[in-house]
Amino acid sequence: MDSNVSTLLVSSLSEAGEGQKDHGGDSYILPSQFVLQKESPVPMNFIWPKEDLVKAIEELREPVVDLSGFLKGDLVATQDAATLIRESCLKHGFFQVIGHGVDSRLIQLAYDHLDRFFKLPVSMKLRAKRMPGTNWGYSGAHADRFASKLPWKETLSFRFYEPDDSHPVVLDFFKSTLGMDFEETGLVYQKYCEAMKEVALAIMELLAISLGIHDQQHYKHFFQDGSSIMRCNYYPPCKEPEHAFGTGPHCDPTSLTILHQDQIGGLEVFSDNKWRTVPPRQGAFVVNIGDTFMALSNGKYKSCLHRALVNRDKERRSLAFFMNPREDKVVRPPEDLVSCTGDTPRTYPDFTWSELLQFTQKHYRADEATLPNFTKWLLSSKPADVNNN
Ligand SMILES: O=C(O)CCC(=O)C(=O)O
Repeated sequence: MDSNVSTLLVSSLSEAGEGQKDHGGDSYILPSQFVLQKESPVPMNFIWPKEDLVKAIEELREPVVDLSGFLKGDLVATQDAATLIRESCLKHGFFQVIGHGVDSRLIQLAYDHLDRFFKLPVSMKLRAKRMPGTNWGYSGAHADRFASKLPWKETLSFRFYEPDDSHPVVLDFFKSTLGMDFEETGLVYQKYCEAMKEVALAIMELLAISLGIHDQQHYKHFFQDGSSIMRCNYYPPCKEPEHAFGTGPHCDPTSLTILHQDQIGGLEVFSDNKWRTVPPRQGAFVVNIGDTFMALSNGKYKSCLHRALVNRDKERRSLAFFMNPREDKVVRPPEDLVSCTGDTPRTYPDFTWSELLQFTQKHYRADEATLPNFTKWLLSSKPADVNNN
């Protein structure tokens, strides 16, 4: 084994350690932000192949959709918003929204609490450590799953859903993993997720309108009892940003992502065969279509290929809310999008979000080809169950 291609041993991180290298062998213990940003040269595990590192030269000219007219029930504004969304989703699956009604103080609080968490000693952060096979908890560079092409970041992810008894699951996550000192953090993210769900459901209605679906509430109803994921991304400065990625090129396996990026910049989208930058826009959320929605639109709307760069001197942060259906719900496009005459047949077989989630947790690292590879895997693993009409 190449001595640089080292195994990440998150679980063995000692209480005192802020990320340590085992110089005697080939183990590399999770680098925390404090260690990661001092690493030079960048460890091999974080170096990406040249062909992935092609630079973006131009800005993405994505539409900025003002949701305020739609939220007030203005029919003309609704149609205008739906038209913009349709154009961008047919092309690259990415747009920005303003006029969304989310209080800017709540967004600021979400960043304040993100800072508070990531500045903790690693031993504290590991109280919320992500367990193998789950997609929530604290993780450095997805350390427990992969040994190469690692992202230069730390993440904190947690689930958000609204159980019948209205139990605040996000608040519970923070209290149970980090203790009562993190009650306020839990309350802030509970509120933030509730606000994100509202925005996401509004966008779901616009997506249905934009696709010409007879029942405009179709997707909204489908996702109402969904099980979403919130992820706080923290990207430490990197001494050789030209060799690494904060987040490598991928499409989100989820349905719809609503992301807020801070003012540093680094998000890029692949459109018209080129990588393009997405400069931060104060007060806007960036929205992208994920694989599950691509399947729900019968392949009409593109799952957005994107990546995030790191910065030589500055840390970068982003808040990503991934909307998903309830885990056992069958993902199938509405009949309006499938013709019985056979000119628009089904593009993807039926699946559940839990199957796609399992695929990306246990078998496959999400990239630009997750959905076609998942489809192959699904068809080969349970051909008899597939309803592909
Ligand atoms: O931080 C960003 O701008 C992108 C994050 C992202 O793509 C992800 O968390 O999946």
